[in-house]
Amino acid sequence: MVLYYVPLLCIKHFSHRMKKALITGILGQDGPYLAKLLLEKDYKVYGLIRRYSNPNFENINYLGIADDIEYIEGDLTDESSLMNIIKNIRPDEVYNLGAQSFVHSSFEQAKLTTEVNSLGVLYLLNAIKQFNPTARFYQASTSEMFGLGNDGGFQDEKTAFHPRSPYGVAKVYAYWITVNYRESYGMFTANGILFNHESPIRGKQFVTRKVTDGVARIKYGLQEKLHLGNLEATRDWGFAGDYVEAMYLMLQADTPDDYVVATGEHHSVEELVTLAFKHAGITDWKKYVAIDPRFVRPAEVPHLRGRATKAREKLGWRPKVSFEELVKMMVDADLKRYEEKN
Ligand code: NAP
Ligand code: G4F
Repeated sequence: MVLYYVPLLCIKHFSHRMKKALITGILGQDGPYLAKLLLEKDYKVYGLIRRYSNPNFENINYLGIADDIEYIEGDLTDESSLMNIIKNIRPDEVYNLGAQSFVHSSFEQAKLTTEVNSLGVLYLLNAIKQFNPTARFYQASTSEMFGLGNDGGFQDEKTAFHPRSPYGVAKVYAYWITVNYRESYGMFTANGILFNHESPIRGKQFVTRKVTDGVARIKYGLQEKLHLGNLEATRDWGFAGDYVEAMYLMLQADTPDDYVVATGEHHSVEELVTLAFKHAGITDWKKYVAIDPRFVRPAEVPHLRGRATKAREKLGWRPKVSFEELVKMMVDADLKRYEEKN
């Protein structure tokens, strides 16, 4: 019996080829969570990073995987760098998470946002088409594309796009060029239309982290007021760790497709603020919050709430972390950071 099984085990061992994944935006919020998931699944992970004078590995260090990734220099606005990277690595899967992702800045930096978020996707698709056309491609599309569009208060794959910012407009181009390369060249390309997702490593300019960081600073006497814009906007907020699983599942499907990824619940910025202060033991939050016109946008997306039925039925995906658990997780992480500094 033993002699019979040993050769079989050897064949299994040697026939296993590690899958290769390339992630752009590896140092942002989603990049580290996705890299961690893929490493756990035994992928070799390559991360595209821009040239820096001072690289910031804080997020990837936070998840404890900084040394497990192979970093390659390149830029989404530099087509030749992408061509070389795809030619040299020949990844099985490419996750395009890199973007100028802050909506507010896109009004001031519309050209840069368009170059990175629209043309960058075209360049990457061209590189794959030319050097590795069988690679599976994930595009980080967004609920910002819906903007004013909704169907009875919800958005799903059939809802018409009506973007409200240069960011949203650029992402609509990226969405359609991703669909177009699938339809024109038979490439395996998928759009994940992800609603807002957050975590303890969310950038501090986004409202969730701005609030949880502000609450922690106020709690420790390091800040007096939290300056915010529109408290009435509602968002469908989920946990980034859950959402990267949907990205992975999209590229494992039998056929490429586009999916909304959301919790189906929405909450206002005011609810977020109330809950975050409350969790830190501060009930009179109004004393600490000031409305500041600098944080109001020229055009707002008032309400986002996704219907992720297709992702649930076809991919078996569903979110695990609730809004309340998410806010608590982020407040606790920020309190801990300042506690350690004190
Ligand atoms: P993020 O934290 O802002 O990370 C974006 C990453 O893109 C950063 O690491 C950034 O690099 C990189 N990047 C920017 N310009 C680049 C360029 N020219 N070349 C190469 N890389 C570049 O964003 P995220 O929250 O992780 O989101 C990931 C993706 O999902 C983005 O495309 C975003 O638009 C999209 N999305 C996000 C959400 C959400 O709620 N988080 C929802 C829907 C869609 P540096 O580290 O050098 O700045
Ligand atoms: O946290 P936010 O900046 O996220 P926003 O604009 O919804 O965009 C995020 O989610 C998109 C998915 O829908 C992604 F595609 C995009 O890359 C990004 O990750 O703002 C959320 C809401 C907005 O309505 C904003 O007007 O919060 C409101 N808000 C109120 N006061 C504020 C503030 N937003 C920010 N960032 N800062 C404030 O002081």
